[in-house]
Amino acid sequence: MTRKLPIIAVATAPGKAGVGVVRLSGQDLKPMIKALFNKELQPRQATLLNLRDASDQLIDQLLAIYFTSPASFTGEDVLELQCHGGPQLLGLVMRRCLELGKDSGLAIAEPGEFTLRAYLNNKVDLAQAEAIADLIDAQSEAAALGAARSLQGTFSHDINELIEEITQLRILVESTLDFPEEEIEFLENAHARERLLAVKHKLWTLQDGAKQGKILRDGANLVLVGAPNVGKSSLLNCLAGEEVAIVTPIAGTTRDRVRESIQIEGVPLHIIDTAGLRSTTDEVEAKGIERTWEAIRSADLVVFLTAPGAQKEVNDLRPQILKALPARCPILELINKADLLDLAKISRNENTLLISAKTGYGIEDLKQKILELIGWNGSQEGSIVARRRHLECIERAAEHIERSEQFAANGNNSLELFAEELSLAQNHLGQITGKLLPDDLLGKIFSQFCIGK
Ligand SMILES: Nc1nc2c(ncn2[C@@H]2O[C@H](COP(=O)(O)OP(=O)(O)OP(=O)(O)O)[C@@H](O)[C@H]2O)c(=O)[nH]1
Ligand SMILES: [Mg+2]
Repeated sequence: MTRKLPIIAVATAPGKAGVGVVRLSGQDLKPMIKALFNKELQPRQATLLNLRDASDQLIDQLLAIYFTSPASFTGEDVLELQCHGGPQLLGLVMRRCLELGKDSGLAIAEPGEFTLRAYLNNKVDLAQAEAIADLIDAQSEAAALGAARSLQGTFSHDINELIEEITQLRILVESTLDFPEEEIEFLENAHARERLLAVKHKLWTLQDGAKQGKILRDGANLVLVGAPNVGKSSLLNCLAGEEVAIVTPIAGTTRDRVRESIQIEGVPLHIIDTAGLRSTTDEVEAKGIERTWEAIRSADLVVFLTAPGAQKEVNDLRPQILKALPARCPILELINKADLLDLAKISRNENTLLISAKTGYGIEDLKQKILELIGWNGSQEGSIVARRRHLECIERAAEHIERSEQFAANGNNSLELFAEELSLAQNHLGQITGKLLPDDLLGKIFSQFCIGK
């Protein structure tokens, strides 16, 4: 996956726009520039140029900017051609470049290949490279700001600091291994246990931040379930602020899953409205209900709606829903149509919220409850974005640190194991920024990028 040939791609989004950028990266682009424009370009200066085809016909008048290696995004020579942003025109520009670059092996870039080169040339680490993709894909402004922070290196800095502390501790432990008679005293004098504790606390803080970062990046799947007619579609519309799903007084209105993404305080939430659960002989409705169960199985939070007078349905449905719930997925029970109730007379347990999708009663409390249940702690300040991969690495590292603590406590003969666990923790953290990352994993991460990145 680490080819050396020059590459080219349209860097801007497909479609019509004022400007469209074609980007090239390669070890030496001077011959390419000469072939394209018959002149040399000053690095980092925008130059207005005419690009012509083989029969000298004008393709476009464009702005070219040339970055010389290593001071470029990829660390190689980079040429950016700012053309007019028409898809046909950009196709012609690409074709002309490929024609002229044929001898140098110019090839269309694979997804993420520009960023991969930036990573391989140490312009960014892996967490930063991932942050580039996350910045582009951000689903909310808060997520974009978090990605920008990760790209700046905030996350990587914390990881590297922790790796450094673990390394220091490991060096200390390993050096005592050569002097067994002095081991314990030496470790005590060097406050090894206190330092280990400090590492553990830092790791927890990092884990909390990464958990928040993952919520900010991915959001959560929130599935609305319940018997027919309790107001699931009405609630979806109320949260979305528009008529996304059909609402009627007829039970069994929703047949298929209806999905809408919203934001609550910058956190992306993917709300899935489902077919009401009941036994039915209608083939279409039965298929819809099957999909409801599927949606529950992939939920991050299940919102179980009921309405006044539907107590029997609730009692029948609850055990079935609880059984289908994925591990660690919380469930929130709501009573809708509160506007039909005499609120003074209602007795309810504190875990059940009362709302009205019709009047908006209780919706603000509901939003806060949703954020709380998906694990959002309400602070965007200083937050980064993180991926499942990062969280898993941190979790593995934390496990090894906990184990190292046990060996440290055992004293004498366990010091080698203590050092080994520290080293394993270090390896897992190193995978986040890309040190010590298996090659196949690298390919997998970059192949998820779009072309042109
Ligand atoms: N009074 C009152 N009526 C509501 C409220 N929410 C929904 N309704 C009404 O209840 C009926 C059913 O609403 P829907 O949103 O279609 O219910 P659903 O749960 O999606 O129903 P299915 O799609 O059939 O499973 C409609 O007539 C709504 O106007 C509410 O808060 N108060
Ligand atoms: Mg519905």
